[in-house]
Amino acid sequence: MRGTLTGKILAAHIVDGELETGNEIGIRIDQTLTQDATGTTAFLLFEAMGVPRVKTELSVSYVDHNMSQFGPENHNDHLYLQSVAAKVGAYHSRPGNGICHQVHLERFAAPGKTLLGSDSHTPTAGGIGALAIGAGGLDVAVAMGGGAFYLTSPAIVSVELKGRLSDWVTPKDIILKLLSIMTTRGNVGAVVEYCGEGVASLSVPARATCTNMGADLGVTTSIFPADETTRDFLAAQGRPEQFTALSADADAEYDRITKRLDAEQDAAVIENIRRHCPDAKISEPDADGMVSVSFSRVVIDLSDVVPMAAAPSSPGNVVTIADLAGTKVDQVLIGSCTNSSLHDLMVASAVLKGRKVHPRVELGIAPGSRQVLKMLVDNGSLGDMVAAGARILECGCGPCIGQGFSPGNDRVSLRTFNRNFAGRSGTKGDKTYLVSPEVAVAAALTGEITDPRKLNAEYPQIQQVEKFLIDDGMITPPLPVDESARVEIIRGPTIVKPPAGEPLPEKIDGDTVIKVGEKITTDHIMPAGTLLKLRSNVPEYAKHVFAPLNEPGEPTFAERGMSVKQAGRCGVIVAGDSYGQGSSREHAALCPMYLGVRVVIAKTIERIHQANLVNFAILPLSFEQAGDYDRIDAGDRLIIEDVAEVVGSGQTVTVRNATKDFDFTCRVNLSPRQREILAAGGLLNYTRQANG
Ligand code: MIC
Ligand code: SF4
Repeated sequence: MRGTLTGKILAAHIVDGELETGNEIGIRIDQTLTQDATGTTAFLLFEAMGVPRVKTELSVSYVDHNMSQFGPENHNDHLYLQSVAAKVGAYHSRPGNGICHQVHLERFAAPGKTLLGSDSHTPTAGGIGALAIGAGGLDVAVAMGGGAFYLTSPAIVSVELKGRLSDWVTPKDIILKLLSIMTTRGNVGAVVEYCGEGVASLSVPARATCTNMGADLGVTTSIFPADETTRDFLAAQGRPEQFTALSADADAEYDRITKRLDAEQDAAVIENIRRHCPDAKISEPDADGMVSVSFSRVVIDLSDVVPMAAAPSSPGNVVTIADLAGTKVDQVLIGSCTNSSLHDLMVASAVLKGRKVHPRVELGIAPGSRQVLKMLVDNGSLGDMVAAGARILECGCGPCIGQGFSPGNDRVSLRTFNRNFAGRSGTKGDKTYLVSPEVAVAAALTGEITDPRKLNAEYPQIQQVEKFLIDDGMITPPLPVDESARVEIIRGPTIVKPPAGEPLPEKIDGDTVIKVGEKITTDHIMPAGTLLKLRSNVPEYAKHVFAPLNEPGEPTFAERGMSVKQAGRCGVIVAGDSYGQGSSREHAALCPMYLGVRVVIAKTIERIHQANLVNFAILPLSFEQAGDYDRIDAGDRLIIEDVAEVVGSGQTVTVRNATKDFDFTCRVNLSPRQREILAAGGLLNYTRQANG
């Protein structure tokens, strides 16, 4: 980590622990962001902590996810968030002002700052050189109260960019290329640091596309150096004084990450690693056909990158557009925090200008922010989109989080978003592909997946903006302290205080309420879409835990969980690899906790989700022998003795399967601080105790 950009920012912010890869460290957080879908809980927990006013340099509460306002819940949330921000000294970005990550990049993010956000795509701000990390709402609430954020000191991997992108090939294709090398698995605890001569050719929003979707690699964050391009962007946003030049030293030391891959199933990935990682070490396959792979550097020549897509149903399922050419397309959506910058939408509108959307295709375009929308209006680009037949959506997350635009059955949807997990669009069995705006717009015109280089069109040359339109009229700044004191917090009846955690019992007498497979995402555990409006009401939302996995006619997960809880036993979830991928939503821990879940046993658990489990006093365990996973079935009774000792210092624990009459061993991967949090009955209790 010596000499790395990340190491420098961490060193400037460390308040606890030793900066050495693998150690737990506490860092000071300069800025926080929350969005409405996680923000109501974050602010309710902040209130419960009893800290009267935020203590960061700035904390911004955005409303961008849940804006459909079917029923009173969304509006109640918005009013609560606006009033609580005024009460506690936070900025409030009103509905319609744009997606948190896009607006934060435009108006607040700065090089060298630490940013903690209750949204997994917070690393978007790494495009400007901020160290931006996604976390659960409770961690963000603690940071708002001036508490340190704790993380594992990361393994820093360099991604060197060489050359330049060709016309029609985009930053989205760079991150898809990186996903084809690093995949969505085995990167927990790593940070991706971009470097190399290719960086200079990428604008700040282009860099932000790469760091945004870096979240889907499962890394802690991704970051670019802050250079002349960054200076120009900040100046064009009217914030030149916030520029600081930042880069890694020429002799920076990067860290190896190690992962196990299946020699057969992952053959293409292994080949990509061989080709792009000059220091890769790849073992021979073991008896199970697994190889161990490690590397610290990835090199991508931008001039070799071609248009790509993530095919259904994972951002890591990367293929080239050439492989998909000719696939009929029914829906095209351009927007989301990955690809809704002014440049992205100007390219789309320039290609659409004077042409018509294919009769089979519905095209929806959601500008990322009000700044983008207003500039598209002023320069006439919006008119070109409308003339071509595009449906213009409001500035927000919209279809990306299943708020409308669910595709019809068996229909193909092309989206410039960052996630295509099964069912996330709101349609079971959906066929969603993730692509660049260039590929999206080409398909909107031809009605099929088309390599945009084969379109009979000139590549639009979009000039760098020298001055963005600056109008912060929809961002309410913090009130002075005396005015805050007079603010009444508005709490509609759908805003329900979240339950606090409680310490684990001395002996866990558990029932396996569910056994799930590999790569279970938080969209499986706690679906969003039309249920998003229940985020401020845990008892109601909890009825839908694991809803996509419920079997028709059978008791739901929630019903099974509740009956185990009422019988005085603990709920246990058994899972495969990468459990809890995706969103930072802490409801994926909070709602199971409400239903009596006290233990998760998985092959591996993703970073943010593991932290959320601990924050809500659920014990995360991992199988010592992955094969033991196969010996457990749903309904098995699992017993853990001496829980206090396990939580206090145990490195491993014996779990008894009383139904099948055998014992197995699990690892207890907890830092000393996480052990204290569990012993206190969750982070809220721990913070309250620490504050006396
Ligand atoms: C997502 O993209 O899944 C979300 C919705 O933005 C989530 C946050 C949430 O669930 O509210 C995320 O990425 O953290
Ligand atoms: Fe919103 Fe989608 Fe970005 Fe999540 S990934 S913040 S839902 S636009």
